[in-house]
Amino acid sequence: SALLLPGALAWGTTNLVKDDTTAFFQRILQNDTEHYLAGVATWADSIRYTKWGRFSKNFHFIDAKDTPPTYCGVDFERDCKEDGCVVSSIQNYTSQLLDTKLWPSRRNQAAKFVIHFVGDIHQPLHVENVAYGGNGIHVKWESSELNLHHVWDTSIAEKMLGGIHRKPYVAGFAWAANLTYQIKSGKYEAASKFWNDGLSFNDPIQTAMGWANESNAIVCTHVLPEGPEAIIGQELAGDYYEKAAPVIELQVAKAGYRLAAWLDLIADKAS
Ligand code: DCM
Ligand code: DCM
Ligand code: ZN
Repeated sequence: SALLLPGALAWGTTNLVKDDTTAFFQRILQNDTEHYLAGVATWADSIRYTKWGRFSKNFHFIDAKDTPPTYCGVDFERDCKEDGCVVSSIQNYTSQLLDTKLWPSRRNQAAKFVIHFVGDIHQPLHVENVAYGGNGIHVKWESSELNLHHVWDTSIAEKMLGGIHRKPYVAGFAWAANLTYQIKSGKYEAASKFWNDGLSFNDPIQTAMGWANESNAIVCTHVLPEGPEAIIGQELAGDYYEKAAPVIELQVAKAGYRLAAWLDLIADKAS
C-alpha cells in the first residue's frame, strides 16, 4: 500500500521530535492526537490528481537527467522544472510555514506538503528522470507484472514487513517503533549522529539537494545496477530484493530522523 512508507516515516518522526515541536504542529494541523503527522502523511498524494491539486503534481520529484549506472547526479538548475520540483517545494513550503502573515489554512497546507516531500525525496526513483522515475519500466514481482517505481514505493517495503497481510497503518507504526529504537540505541545509533551533517536551515535548497544526491546515488548502485535496459522483465522479488531492502530501510530511517530535525528547526524559529 502507498500508505506504508509515508506512514512509517511520520510515526518515526513523531517519536523523534521535541515536545515543543509536537505542540506547534498539533496546532498548525488542528489535531491534538498522536496521529497528527501520520494522519496527513499521504494527503499530498491524495490531491495530486484532483483538479484543485494538480498544480502540485511535479512537486513530488526531481527528474535527474543522468545516465545510470555509469553516471548518477542531480543538478538543481538542470533538473528542477520551471514550475517547481521536490527540492524547491521543500524550500517554498518551509518558508510558508514560517510566514505568520499567511492564513492558518495555508500554513496547514504547507505543513502537510513539507511532511510528505521530505519522505518523497528519500525514494531514489523520485530523484531520477529515466522512464518517468521508473514508472515506464515493466518488471516482475512474484511473477506478476509491476512497474519499477511501484516496486520501490511499495512492494519491497511490504515484503520486508511480511507481506500485505497486515494493515499498512499498523505495520507502519510497528516498523517506526523499531526504527526509532535502532536510531536511539541500536544499529543506527552511531551512524545517525552524522545524518544531519550538511543540514543548513538557512539554505533549504542546498540541504534538500544533499538529500537528493544521496538518494539519486542509489539509482546507480541498487535500482539500476546494470542499467535500464537490463532490468526490463526481470523478477525482482529474489536477489534484487535482498540487496534493496536494507537500502530502503536506511532511507526511511534517515528520512524520519531528518524530518524530525527539520520540524524542530521550523518550530524553534516560529516561536
Ligand atoms: N485550519 C487551521 N486553522 C484554522 C482554520 C483552519 O489549521 N484557524 C486548517 C483546518 C483544515 C485546513 O486548515 O485542515 C483547511 O481549512 P479551511 O477548510 O478553513 O480552508
Ligand atoms: N513520479 C516520479 N518521477 C516522474 C513522474 C512520476 O517520481 N518523473 C512519481 C510520482 C508518483 C509516481 O511516480 O509517486 C506515479 O506518478 P504518475 O501517477 O504521475 O505517473
Ligand atoms: Zn508523493
